Amino acid sequence: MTSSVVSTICPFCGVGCGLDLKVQDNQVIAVEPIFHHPVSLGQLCVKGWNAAFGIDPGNRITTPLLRKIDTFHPISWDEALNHIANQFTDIISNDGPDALGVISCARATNEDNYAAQKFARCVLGTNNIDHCARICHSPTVAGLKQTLGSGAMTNSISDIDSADLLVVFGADPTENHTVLGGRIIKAKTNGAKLLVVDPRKTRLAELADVHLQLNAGTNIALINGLLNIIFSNNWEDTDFLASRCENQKEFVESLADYPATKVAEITGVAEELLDRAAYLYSHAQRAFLAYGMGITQFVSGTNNVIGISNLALSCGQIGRVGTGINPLRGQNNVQGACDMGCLPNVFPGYQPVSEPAVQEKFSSAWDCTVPTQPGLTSLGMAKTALGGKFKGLIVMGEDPVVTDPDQQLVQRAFRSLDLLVVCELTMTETAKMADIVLPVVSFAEKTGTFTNCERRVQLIQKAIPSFAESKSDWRILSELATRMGYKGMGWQGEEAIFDEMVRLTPLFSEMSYPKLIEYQGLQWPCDESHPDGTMLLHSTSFSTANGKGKLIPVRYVPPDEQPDDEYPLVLTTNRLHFHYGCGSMTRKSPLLERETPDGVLFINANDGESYNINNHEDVLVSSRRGEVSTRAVYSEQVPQGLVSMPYHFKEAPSNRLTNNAQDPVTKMPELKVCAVKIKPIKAGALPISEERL
Ligand SMILES: Nc1nc2c(c(=O)[nH]1)N[C@H]1C(S)=C(S)[C@@H](COP(=O)(O)OP(=O)(O)OC[C@H]3O[C@@H](n4cnc5c(=O)[nH]c(N)nc54)[C@H](O)[C@@H]3O)O[C@H]1N2
Ligand SMILES: Nc1nc2c(c(=O)[nH]1)N[C@H]1C(S)=C(S)[C@@H](COP(=O)(O)OP(=O)(O)OC[C@H]3O[C@@H](n4cnc5c(=O)[nH]c(N)nc54)[C@H](O)[C@@H]3O)O[C@H]1N2
Ligand code: SF4
Ligand SMILES: [Mo]
Repeated sequence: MTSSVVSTICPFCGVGCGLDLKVQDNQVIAVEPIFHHPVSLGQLCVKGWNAAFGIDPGNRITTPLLRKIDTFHPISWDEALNHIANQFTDIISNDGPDALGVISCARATNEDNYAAQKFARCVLGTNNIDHCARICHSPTVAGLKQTLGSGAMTNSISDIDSADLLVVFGADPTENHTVLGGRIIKAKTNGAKLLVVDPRKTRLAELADVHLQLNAGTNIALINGLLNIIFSNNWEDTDFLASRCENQKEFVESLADYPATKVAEITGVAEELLDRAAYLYSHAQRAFLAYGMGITQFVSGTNNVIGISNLALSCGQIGRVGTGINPLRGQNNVQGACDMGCLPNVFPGYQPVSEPAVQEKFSSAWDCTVPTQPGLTSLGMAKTALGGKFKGLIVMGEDPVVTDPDQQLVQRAFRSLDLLVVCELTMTETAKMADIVLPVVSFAEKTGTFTNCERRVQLIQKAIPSFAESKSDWRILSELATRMGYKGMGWQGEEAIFDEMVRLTPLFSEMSYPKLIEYQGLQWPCDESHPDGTMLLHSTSFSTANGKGKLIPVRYVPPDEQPDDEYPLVLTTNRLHFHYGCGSMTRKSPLLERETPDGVLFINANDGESYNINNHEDVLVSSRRGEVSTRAVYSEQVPQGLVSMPYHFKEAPSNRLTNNAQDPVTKMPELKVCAVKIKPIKAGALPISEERL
């Protein structure tokens, strides 16, 4: 028997906790926290503790698979890669490079993601590269870029300890960023105040000094209302505004449309509570503001983010330890996938694809002619496929059939493709639709880097050999590139990829693997002026062109779909502590699976009674796009008129119901609000929705 312990990083959320994998006979048999880890300080949440189940050999894809009609047949790597290379080459010559695209994976490493965007740009010749940040924090990237010049957490997680006010705005960190959420509870216990803004009474809302339980989708009205109170009382930070911001006059004028009475009516929040919240935020010494999907997943997502920025700039709550704007990036490496340029408009390090000097730099470094037009977003690719102009797609570890809005549209789009390739650990609903499925190695079987939500690039280490015939995502892309005649992706290993990325990305210019080990991770920017990385952004000036923080007026726009006589309830979607994303990993753990039924609709008991639906009874939920049968659970977390469903369950996919109306700037769909109706499925009655037939 051989055994070892290998230190690495949790493969689930953006907190980036350190974990030790205990290995025996080439299998991970246990997971333990790392006491001296700079982020997690010896803690893990239940998903981290259960990480080994998600990569268990029993559930993995072992060989490349080719679909013939409805069954999958094992094929060799040579057959699979030749098939893909030939078909992609045909599509490029018949329909042009923009008929192809890549969806990369925010769960995979920076090295895998760097390879994905280089493959799209150099080998396919298109900027059609995107990933789940589109439906997660793309409004953060776009919004904070405009106001601060950089779309990432301005502080470090450890800053929570030095704040005297914690603001949790549209996020549920005890469930979703659990180790960080625990730190918020600890800070509260040590005397900090807590302000929560959420239509649901989350666990943190129950502990909060003030809970603004706004109507879903009314963030901008609320934020502008708070700002109106702040400026009317002269509670703003005049020195900070004068020295570090611009556009104050126009901005303050725009707030006149948001008097407290009107704001209370739109948001459903009492005027006294608005006053208290405005006072608390403007008078705090250091206010650590964290926000999440309750800000971004709206047609007004980008403007919501700008609103958050307006609030922080007006009160001078940014640029110091303990105070700032902190988007809680979701996936273990979604910060990294964005940083690596897996977005249709930017190269690594947010260098714009439309700038001639940048194009020249990458064309010459990569020895190819890079495409110059921004590419399609993930939903853009789906919609173009439906229009017949998009033909082939590689999905590297995402499960859009379960996780993208409007499931039926996604399925129709995938069915219309000539070639769908899915690189996965396990047979997800999306993999089941693929023409070719390629087995990939898991986090425990590879080396590379993940970047957590506080911009910390951390090394992950290979603990066990590759499972069966699986390969790293980057290696698959590299082998495909060679077959398609491009020689610039023949790296020897992960470190060579990282070093190439560093050479081309000013934000990372002083990073290297040995340095990441020495420092236990480094936070970007890590360049000549910040060789030890950067814990705090914007301490003396912003990253905008002139160094000023920009105040931008934003107007409240109601959600795209309002409840009406036919669809009288508002549906929002949330996450459960015990499950992650499409559930393809967490649902393999019997302990996690025990915690929840396979799908659930949270409903206020009063609504349950009005609609004749008992607690734990089966219920049919319908929207204008589809219907789902699931189980109703009475919950005091949701007020009357609002129901909530998690999106982890393929048996009860809330994304069959959600609306794909999009934010005009980022194409973020409105995952947090749509209108639904519900009715009980009484025992003996015919079940209706398709998965029960
Ligand atoms: N257990 C678990 N953890 C996860 C994940 C997971 O799937 N499971 N996923 C990871 C990922 S990818 C991400 S992006 C993060 C997401 O983490 P969070 O951002 O915390 O995500 P959600 O729970 O979807 O939404 C946050 C909150 O927004 C609230 N909300 C809804 N509408 C509004 C509104 O109009 N205004 C305001 N202010 N709030 C509103 C909801 O009630 C909810 O409490 O979690 C990560 N961590
Ligand atoms: N209704 C509703 N829908 C939502 C949301 C919501 O709040 N409400 N949230 C949205 C958000 S914020 C996000 S981020 C998305 C997430 O949506 P997805 O990205 O589709 O969700 P995950 O479950 O993280 O899927 C990742 C897949 O990657 C695979 N994987 C893990 N590691 C690797 C690897 O190294 N390589 C490869 N190739 N594959 C790997 C896993 O097996 C898993 O199947 O969901 C979105 N969908
Ligand atoms: S908080 Fe996030 S990173 Fe930490 S153990 Fe839990 S899932 Fe993993
Ligand atoms: Mo996310």
